[in-house]
Amino acid sequence: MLRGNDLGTMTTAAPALYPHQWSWDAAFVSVGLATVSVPRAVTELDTLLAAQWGTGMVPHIVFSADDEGYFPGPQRWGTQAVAAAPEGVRTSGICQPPVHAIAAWQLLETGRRLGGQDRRVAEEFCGRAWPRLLAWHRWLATARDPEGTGRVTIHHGWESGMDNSPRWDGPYARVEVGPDLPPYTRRDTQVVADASQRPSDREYDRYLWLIEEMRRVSYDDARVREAVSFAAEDVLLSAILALASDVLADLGEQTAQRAGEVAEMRALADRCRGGVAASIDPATGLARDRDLRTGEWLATETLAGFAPLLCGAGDHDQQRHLLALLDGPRWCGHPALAAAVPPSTSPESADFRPREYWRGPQWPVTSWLFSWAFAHHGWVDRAAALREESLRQLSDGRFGEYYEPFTGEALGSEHQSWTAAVTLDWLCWPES
Ligand code: 9WN
Repeated sequence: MLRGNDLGTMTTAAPALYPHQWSWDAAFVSVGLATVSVPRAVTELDTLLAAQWGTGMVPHIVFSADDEGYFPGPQRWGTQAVAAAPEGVRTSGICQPPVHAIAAWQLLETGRRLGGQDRRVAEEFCGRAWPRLLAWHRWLATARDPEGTGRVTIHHGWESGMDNSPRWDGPYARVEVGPDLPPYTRRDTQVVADASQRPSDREYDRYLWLIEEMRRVSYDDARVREAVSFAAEDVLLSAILALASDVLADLGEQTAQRAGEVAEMRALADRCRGGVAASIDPATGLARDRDLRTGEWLATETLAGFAPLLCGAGDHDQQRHLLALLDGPRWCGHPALAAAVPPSTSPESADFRPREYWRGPQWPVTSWLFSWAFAHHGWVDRAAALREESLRQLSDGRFGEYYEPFTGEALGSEHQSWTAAVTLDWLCWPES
């Protein structure tokens, strides 16, 4: 399936719905590709990193030649005129969660396990990619966290990777779409036959309006901060940055990078861990996002609430409480779940919608991320259980984008690359 989605130097996120390379998808895809070809996995990340902006931002889409297959395409983003955008490649103007150092780490692990040429290719890549990953993390740490709170700001729900999650309902409700939003035609609802599995038209108007606002200030970081109506601290992205900065520091040590830069990444990991810990809601124990336009904490019952578990934020009791919650009936222990893997929104939440994108379905890729983090922290049994349940969920071989939690039906796009990729990786884990 991944071969079918391969365009040569990039893998489309999905053949019909997403005919381009997406940033965090590419990272997960490379983890899966590494199990069959380390060089091809390296190419995937090289393609993405070659599209890095002069500021350090890794864009959320690197466009293929297919101009008609996805909306908004390169014309609508209008990034060609932006000085910081890369030459010779077309990209969007926003980012996605920084899981790339984790992918590089996995490449190195796989390369070392296979040895020989694979080892050399993986080690050479990690040394070469390190400065780019450093610049990427630095951009998040400065442009998106100028006050050093340890929580990274996003200016579009797409930057969270969880586009229409209830997490962003508050901030989006305050986005007023201007009368001069240029007209557009959605493509996604022409591909996914059941439009109710996708965000609504009202949500899309806001998505497009935010792009318009950014485009009008030429995607300049300082002006974006002031001008864009959506500004929210994303606690899950911040936890990923903490985890990935630790991993990047480890990679830096292994590839003999400058000690000062390695220490800088460790300090960033600590700062983000602190920021994530400070977001924990004393009432529920879940981590929270924050709307910067109003200053209010956003308490939702979504998977992002478990962000502290990804990066070891919070004290021992807070971590234990979160683990019990994750196992309990509001989450993986919900009696009606077809597979005991975390839904994007708790089935007990008033916001829960079992078929609607990030409002309820289970996403194998997020299960993989948590299972990887658990394994990385040494929680072997917990990681193995998540893997086993996920492989059961995926055994129909459809590789859906997301899954209906109660029936186990594959929803959204089919042949979704990252779903196949994480399956491949899970299959290569040693049996427990
Ligand atoms: C917008 C590609 C991407 C994922 C995101 C997922 C979805 C895009 C869309 O698809 O977002 O970026 O058009 O809906 O939400 O996480 O990276 O798979």
